[in-house]
Amino acid sequence: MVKVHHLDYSRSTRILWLLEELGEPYEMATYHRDPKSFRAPPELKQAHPLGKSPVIEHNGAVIAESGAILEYLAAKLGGGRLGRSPADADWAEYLEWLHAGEGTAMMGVIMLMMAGGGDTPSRGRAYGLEIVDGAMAEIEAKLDGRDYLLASGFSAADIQFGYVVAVADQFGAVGARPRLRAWLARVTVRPAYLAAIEKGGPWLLPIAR
Ligand SMILES: N[C@@H](CCC(=O)N[C@@H](CS)C(=O)NCC(=O)O)C(=O)O
Repeated sequence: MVKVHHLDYSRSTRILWLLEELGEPYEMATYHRDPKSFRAPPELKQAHPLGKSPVIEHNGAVIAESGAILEYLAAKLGGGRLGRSPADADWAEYLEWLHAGEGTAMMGVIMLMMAGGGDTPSRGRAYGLEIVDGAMAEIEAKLDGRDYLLASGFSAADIQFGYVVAVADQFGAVGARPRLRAWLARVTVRPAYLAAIEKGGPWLLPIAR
């Protein structure tokens, strides 16, 4: 059985969401953030030396990085559902979304987070906004005529970007973008998302921008 090292208010909800979509049983070890610093507790380093969440254990493998975990679980347990393979026409597009979520978009979101609240201009905030705005604009354009990031249907890429867009929205970086907002509403009413939130708690940190 898959064991998920889950940190509250975090990306590891992505993994719970995917497992709920797949109907796979899993066990959770839940870690709580420090109420002041919001950092993960040191015990998480016993699961993986980076001390970040998510981490999973499955068949003796210990895997960190949410994109890698989504890809692994979709391939290993999904039986073709939620992932894409080299035989699929949109495999390259799938991989791009999966990696862009953390590799580019989330980097910009973290810059906004680190720049802190208020409207004080800073190079970090400006660059973060540029990155996030570029990502949001790309999704808005892609969603023209399709309900999910891939034309072939809902996939782990939607799960990966669901978290990015939700956090970006917390920092006021989503904009009006009607297709993007409709997509976020569409994916976050899925029963599997709701079950993940029920079991793991809210995925957004209770912070004001
Ligand atoms: N790129 C990694 C990021 C992992 C990460 O930074 N996780 C956050 C939770 S959302 C964390 O563990 N933060 C706690 C800390 O840094 O103290 C992934 O996608 O899994």
